[in-house]
Amino acid sequence: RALPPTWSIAVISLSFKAYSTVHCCCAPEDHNTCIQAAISAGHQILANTLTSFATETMSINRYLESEAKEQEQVIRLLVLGAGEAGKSTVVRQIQNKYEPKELTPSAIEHNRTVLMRNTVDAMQLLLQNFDFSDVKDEEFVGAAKVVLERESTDPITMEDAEIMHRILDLDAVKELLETEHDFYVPDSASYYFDNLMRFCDAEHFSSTEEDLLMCRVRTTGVNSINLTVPPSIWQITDVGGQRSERRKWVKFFDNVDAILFIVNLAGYAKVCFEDQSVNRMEESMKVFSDIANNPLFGKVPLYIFFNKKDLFESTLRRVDLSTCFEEYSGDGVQDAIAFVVDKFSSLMRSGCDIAGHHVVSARFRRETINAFVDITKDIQARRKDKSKK
Ligand SMILES: Nc1nc2c(ncn2[C@@H]2O[C@H](COP(=O)(O)OP(=O)(O)OP(=O)(O)O)[C@@H](O)[C@H]2O)c(=O)[nH]1
Ligand SMILES: [Mg+2]
Repeated sequence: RALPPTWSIAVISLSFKAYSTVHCCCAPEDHNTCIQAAISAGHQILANTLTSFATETMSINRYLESEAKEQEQVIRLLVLGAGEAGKSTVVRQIQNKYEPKELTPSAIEHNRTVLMRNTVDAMQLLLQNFDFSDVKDEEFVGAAKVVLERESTDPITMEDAEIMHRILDLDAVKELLETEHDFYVPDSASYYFDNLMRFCDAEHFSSTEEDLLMCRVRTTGVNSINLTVPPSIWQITDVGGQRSERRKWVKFFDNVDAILFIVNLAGYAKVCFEDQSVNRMEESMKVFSDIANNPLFGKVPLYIFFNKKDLFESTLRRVDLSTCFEEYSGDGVQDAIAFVVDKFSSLMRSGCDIAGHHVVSARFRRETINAFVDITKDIQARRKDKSKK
């Protein structure tokens, strides 16, 4: 005998995070009262249909099964680190690898505008700390000051670019760039300065892959992407790392399967954008320690990418690691890397180890992807082990 039609409400209990199906045989005009009752009991309505009891139960069960399967395949990776560590660059490399997108002409032009803005910002920061009094050519100094007082959003002409090029040619400016400084300059300043004339030449500009990676847009809020990397769906969340952004992190701490922490290796010789009295490596260690010792992440594997190896190598030729860590007495890049890795390992909560670490230059695709693939395998293996238990 066919069962009488009934209302079925598939609900999620928010408090228990469990799915269930509620059936009621009320008259259609009373049904809204049942829905309201379910909502005020803390449930979220998933489906609400009038159908035969048997059919509805089967279809809801099928829906819940497929949802559960999908949830099993989804791996949530939260990317953390201090400002300018390279989080978005890492995520961009992963996205370019698994979901490459053709750039439209308007995206290329937008990118050029951002690069010019980055260049002018870097130049202004540099020259705020430059003493023009020794430069004899007054006409040039006047023109330079006009360029430097412009809003960073103003378009830059080829004439402006030539003046900036001449400024960069001054020995005193070169020296200022080369020496260790206690004021903030973006890490990619040299890249912008080296390519300044190309960025400003609107007619002949064609964007390189490196331009896309080196252009800097501070992340505010969150940038979440979903990528299918068989057999899993990766939900990668990239957040802003500057102090004002870190307050928002806690919103993303729920249901995380793994954390990827990015460290800017070259930060040992730099100060923070937000507070020029603080060394960037010290800031990064403090942020890492807060995450590593957060009880919310008790069982969440924590991976580290020690990033900007290229910049670290070139900076080490000028500034010894002991300027940041007095106790350091090693020699060469390998010793320096091992020392920094040890420093971060020592910040882990007692009884826990870093799940894995890689030394990379996120500006280079292959090593970033190899490191990512490595951690994906480890995360998947851990998940398999957990499901066996
Ligand atoms: N030389 C060098 N530059 C890098 C590398 N990785 C990233 N960068 C540059 O460092 C700058 C900052 O990188 P982002 O990826 O924006 O840093 P972020 O951690 O997302 O910064 P916030 O969004 O402010 O938290 C950009 O200009 C990147 O191009 C690297 O391996 N080497
Ligand atoms: Mg970012």
